[in-house]
Amino acid sequence: MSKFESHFKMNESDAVEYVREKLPDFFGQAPLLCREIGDGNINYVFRVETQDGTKSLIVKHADQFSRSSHNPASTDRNRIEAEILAIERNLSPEHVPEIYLYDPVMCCVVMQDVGDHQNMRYAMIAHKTFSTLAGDIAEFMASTLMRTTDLILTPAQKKKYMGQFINPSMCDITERLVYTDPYKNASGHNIVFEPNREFLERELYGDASLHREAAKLKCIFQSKAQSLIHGDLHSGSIFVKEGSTMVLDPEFAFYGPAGYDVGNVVAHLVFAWANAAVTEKDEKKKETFQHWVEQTVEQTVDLFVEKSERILKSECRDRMFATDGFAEWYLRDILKDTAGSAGTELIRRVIGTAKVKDLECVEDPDDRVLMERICVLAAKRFIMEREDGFMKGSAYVAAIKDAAEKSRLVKR
Ligand code: SR1
Ligand code: MG
Repeated sequence: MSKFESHFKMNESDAVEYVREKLPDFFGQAPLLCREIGDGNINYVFRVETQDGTKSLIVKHADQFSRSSHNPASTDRNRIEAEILAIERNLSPEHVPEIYLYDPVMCCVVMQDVGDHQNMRYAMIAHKTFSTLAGDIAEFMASTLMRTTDLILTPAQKKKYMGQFINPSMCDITERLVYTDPYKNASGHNIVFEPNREFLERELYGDASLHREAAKLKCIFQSKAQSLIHGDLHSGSIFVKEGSTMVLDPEFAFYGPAGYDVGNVVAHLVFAWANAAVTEKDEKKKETFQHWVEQTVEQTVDLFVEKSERILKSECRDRMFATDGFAEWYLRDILKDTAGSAGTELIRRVIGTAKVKDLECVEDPDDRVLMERICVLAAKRFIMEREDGFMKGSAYVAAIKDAAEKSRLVKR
């Protein structure tokens, strides 16, 4: 009897045995090495490779408890991840890894290793630039988000997907961590960087109009079943090398507002920009990197709109949705949600429990305070002016620069 007939939390040697049993032809008899390389909050990620490093794959394994919090978490996230990756790869083949196996018993997704790419978050922290990132990520988002809307899918297929990807456990995390705790500290778990406490409490806990807008965005997140969204498209879910971009980790996927994904990408580019603003000592490198981030933000938003409009106009099969002017209205609406989501994502990473390395790696307290303020002030503009303030990528760049100037003027 196989030891993999009922679920248990695997270790590295289990992963090697697992691969040998489940995919016997992949490595043949070659001696194998395995390392657990995950650094996310939820799952375990094993890289299994031949000793000479010529062949490898990834086993992503879900335990019944979330990795960082140790709270119970439904393993259905693993099924969702496998099924979403297959759909996304079909829609955007160049930007999604190949799936070799999904095993609902051990809750494992075995997939192509994109180890020749680097995690985008770490690449950004090292202030590296990538010439095709904006075009690639815009293409991924336009393809996966537009081609899963009511404008393109048949009504029957859309409803089938909606049922298939109900994701209560992961949505609950987002609803609490992104849309509640940062404003009301409802769980009492927020982690406030002490030297910035007064500023954060005033700007976030004390701003009733911000709470009202954040509540509207929470309502949109919970009720707008627009697209099959990735649901956690931060820079840790994106892998980059020059000329190529791959998207992983869609365990938070569900039918939600398309702008949530686009806003997440923008928010994590803002973290990269603000990190360089306070940590990069080489002025030339700082200028080059920040200029690249600005272009990437601008192009990501504008190319997403351009590519989405092209898809909607050429592939829409619904007579009403094909009406002149409808696609433009639809995309403007997504841009409002994009700005709102960029803002809520920035805020929750500054004050909430799930931080980002871009912030945490800043050692000097004054630099960290400044970085947090840049992110929060930019975020508040994204949220408060989202109705018509962020219809072009260049508006984000202007708001980030403005936030950086204002942050330097705020009394410490
Ligand atoms: C407890 S999970 C914390 C965060 O990690 C994931 O990547 C999501 O962003 C989630 O909000
Ligand atoms: Mg993840």
